[in-house]
Amino acid sequence: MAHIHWYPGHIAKAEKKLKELINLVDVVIEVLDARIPESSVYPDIKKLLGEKPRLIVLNKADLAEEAALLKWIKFYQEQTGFPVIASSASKNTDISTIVNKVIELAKPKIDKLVAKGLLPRPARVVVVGMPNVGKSSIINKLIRKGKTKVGAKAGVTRQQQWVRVNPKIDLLDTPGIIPLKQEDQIKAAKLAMVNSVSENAYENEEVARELLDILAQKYPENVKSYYNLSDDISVEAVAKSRNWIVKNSEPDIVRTSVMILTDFRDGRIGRFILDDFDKEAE
Ligand SMILES: Nc1nc2c(ncn2[C@@H]2O[C@H](COP(=O)(O)OP(=O)(O)OP(=O)(O)O)[C@@H](O)[C@H]2O)c(=O)[nH]1
Ligand SMILES: [Mg+2]
Repeated sequence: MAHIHWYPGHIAKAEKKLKELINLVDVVIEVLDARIPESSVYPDIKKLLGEKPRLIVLNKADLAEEAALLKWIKFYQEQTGFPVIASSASKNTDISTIVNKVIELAKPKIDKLVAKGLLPRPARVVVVGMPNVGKSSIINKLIRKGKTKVGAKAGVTRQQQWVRVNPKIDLLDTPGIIPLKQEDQIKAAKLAMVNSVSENAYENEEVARELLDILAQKYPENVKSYYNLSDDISVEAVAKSRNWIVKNSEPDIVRTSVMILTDFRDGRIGRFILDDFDKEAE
């Protein structure tokens, strides 16, 4: 099995920073990778967010299997009680759904301020998620809606830039990056498959082999047709089919492994969800 290295020393620091960001806001936008709806959830997310209202965004939906994604959306809605939406942030995604849900989620807090005799203020929001899930793409779309920099808020020691998205939303313009902490090595390998793990932390060959195993089990026809394979789905078979051979007619495993990972990440083989819905939802 692929071994993914993670660094406990970095985690404590990253979690502390994340907590500081979360303390500044009324609503958290939690971005997950739609191809791994379970494996891109932070194991300590509940501890980290407490009761903070959150919008769960399953991003890169354009790369995920549609039918399975609908099941995951429903599952998380029921499990968390929070709104869950699919998005494709680098494409023409409808950002107004995110805006409306955030306003809805913040309303109880703002109403409470008003009930205390304070003036209503815009909801404060931060986007959090694992590396590469699409946080910046979502932030950029939200920011493009509004343009005004609101500047650092008074009383906040660490200088944070806020952007007014609309009269009802102020967004922190820096995302909260959730560190890699995943003792479940299968989930960690899936994070590597979707490129959410630093490349120094794993071997491409191991992760590519594990990816092919999952795809062979869940989506064998897509793989066979994309790589022109007969029955054997393996790195070796792909190398032969692509005619990527090194000396002594050995398959070029390194090059082929990188290619398989890239083809998957770019959605060329098909639209997949790697997490097993039935197993996880039980
Ligand atoms: N296909 C597809 N690609 C996306 C989507 N959203 C983001 N991307 C791409 O994924 C890559 C990472 O997106 P970012 O928005 O930079 O992700 P991030 O979470 O800010 O990443 P870090 O800052 O590295 O943690 C970029 O190449 C984006 O173009 C999406 O919905 N679909
Ligand atoms: Mg980013």
